[in-house]
Amino acid sequence: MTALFTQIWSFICAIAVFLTSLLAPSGLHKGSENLPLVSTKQLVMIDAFAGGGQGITNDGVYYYTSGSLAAIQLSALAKLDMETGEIIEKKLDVIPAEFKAMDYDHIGDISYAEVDGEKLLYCSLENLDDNADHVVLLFDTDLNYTGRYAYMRGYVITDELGGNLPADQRPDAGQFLCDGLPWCAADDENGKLYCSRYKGADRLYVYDLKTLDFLYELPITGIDQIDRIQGAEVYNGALYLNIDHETKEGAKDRIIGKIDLTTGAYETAYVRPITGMIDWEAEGLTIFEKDGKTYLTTTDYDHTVATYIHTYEMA
Ligand SMILES: [Ca+2]
Ligand SMILES: [Ca+2]
Repeated sequence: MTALFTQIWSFICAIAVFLTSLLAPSGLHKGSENLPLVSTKQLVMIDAFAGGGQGITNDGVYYYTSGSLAAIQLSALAKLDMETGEIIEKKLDVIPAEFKAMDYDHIGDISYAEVDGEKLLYCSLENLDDNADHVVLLFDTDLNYTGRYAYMRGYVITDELGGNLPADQRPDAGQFLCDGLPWCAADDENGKLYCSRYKGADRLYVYDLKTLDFLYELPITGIDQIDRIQGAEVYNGALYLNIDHETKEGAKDRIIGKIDLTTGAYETAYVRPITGMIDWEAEGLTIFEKDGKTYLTTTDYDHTVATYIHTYEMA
């Protein structure tokens, strides 16, 4: 970049920061009593696109984020220093051409796991067609595609189930994981990978983390169904969900749900009060421990040019 272009770009970004801060003044959003907010990192423009417009995970040292400009099928991954929030690496247009050709348009929430000494990012992939097979792609922690992927459909598609037909012509079209695969969450302690539908989720689909073979369904109890699950991560035998839903119509808050992975029992773990003039979209979620405390980080999109990485202490 030329010096002039860099200056112009810095000026444009500064204006974007100013305008978005009018809509969502920093310092207003404080979290809740049992989930106090401890830090906010705002990303704008290209950084917002790569840095958490969709998903987030961590390996204890780095955050890994996903973002998209779905309208032009452009999806990005980034690696951020967890201490400073600075983006240290980003890659644009990361969905392999073979999947883009099948209308896979963006990566949802992502999850880190170490499997047999290999450090991997499990990346959920969505499609423009809700009936398409939903896919998880494996990336390494340098943000390179490993060439490995799996179809996530809740069961093995045999020829009897139309395995030889295009996805939208099978007898089960639209019944499982329709509305895209919004997230997947790895648990490298018990060797499993979890995912669900985006809307109307009444069960989790459980896969083998190493082979990506389908294992079983875990029915969710304690709630009829969950809508708008955008992100998730496993912590201490439970799945924490970033649900892009308010507690009641018109309320300015968002729900963090929790599912016991032994029983499937659901409860509302936390409510995040949301402030500012913006209609936020809650997206990714990840959890980490530091100095004996546990923290929960969400990515939130402000529907303009900024995304926010909000970190809370799980009190
Ligand atoms: Ca995640
Ligand atoms: Ca999403």
